[in-house]
Amino acid sequence: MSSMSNATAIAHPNIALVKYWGNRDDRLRLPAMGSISVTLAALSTRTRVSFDGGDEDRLILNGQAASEEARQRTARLLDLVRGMAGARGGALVESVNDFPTAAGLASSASGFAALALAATRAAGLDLGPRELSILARQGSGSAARSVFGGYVEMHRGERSDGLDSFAEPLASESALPLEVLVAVTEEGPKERSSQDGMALGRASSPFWDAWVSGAEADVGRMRASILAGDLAQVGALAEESCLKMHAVMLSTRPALIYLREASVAVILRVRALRKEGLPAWITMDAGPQVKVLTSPDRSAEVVAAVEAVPGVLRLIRSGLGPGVALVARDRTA
Ligand code: 2P0
Repeated sequence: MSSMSNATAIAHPNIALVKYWGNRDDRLRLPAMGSISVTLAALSTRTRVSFDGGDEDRLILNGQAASEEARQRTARLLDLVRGMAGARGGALVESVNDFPTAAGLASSASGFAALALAATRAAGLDLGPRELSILARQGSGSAARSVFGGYVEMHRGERSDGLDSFAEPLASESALPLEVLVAVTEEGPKERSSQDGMALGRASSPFWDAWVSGAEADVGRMRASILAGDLAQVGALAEESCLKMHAVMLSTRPALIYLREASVAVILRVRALRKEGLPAWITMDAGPQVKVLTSPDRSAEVVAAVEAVPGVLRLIRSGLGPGVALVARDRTA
């Protein structure tokens, strides 16, 4: 681009209550199933994109030059933006997470949602929320959901071009007040990307077809339970979806084992808390952290119990947060 332009956006990670794990098209990241998530207020990614006309896109992640793999993944999304804007020239992308990167806390979801908004605005484009979700999806499947706040539903879609595969707001937090406790059990980055893991699962898990064919019913039940404000049902379905996904991961060859001793200890403790009458359910993603779903008015008791589990390093408490938003925009001719 001949003019210098930049924009900054903030996005929040999301946690799937009904999980996405598998594509029907890897290149466009078209999911094999719909999913439902909550966007988290307490964690955020702030991303600034500046089309500075360099020869190559550059990515600074948390103050340091990112890996070549991460840089190329970012450049591919920027290529889509340049294609839409009819623009050329490289960009400087500076992104900061206020939580551990790539450790099962969905940094790619908030990262690519923020990147999609900042890059399109910096390029002079003003996409609607649906188009933004479709763009973010091509960076990271779960990023399509972080475009929106509260409870969010991602549509699988049927089309081969992906134009019907986007997320939409499903309900606000007032439909069902929820608190999410992230029990951090390990701070390091994960070793394998989710996209690689789910492709391996499709190729080798004997449970794959059952996993994919059961997803639509899971989405329907979860949607109805959220809209009915039924926390016990939402929690039970979320725990079920997570454990089914981990059964697929465990039966993938080579096996994808994200559970650590502390993760299992939290899972068992939460199940015991339910027997004591507390509203608490677990979910986990492609990492060792355990997310506990609970009711805001009982969360203090659940927090105390989960913090006391050996191996839990710290607990992040979050309510539901907003969708991606622009922070600043500055276009200088
Ligand atoms: C989800 N996950 O529904 C599921 C559950 C992980 C487990 O979406 O890291 O967002 O960009 O390769 O494509 C992760 O898939 O992940 C994901 P990356 P992507 O939240």
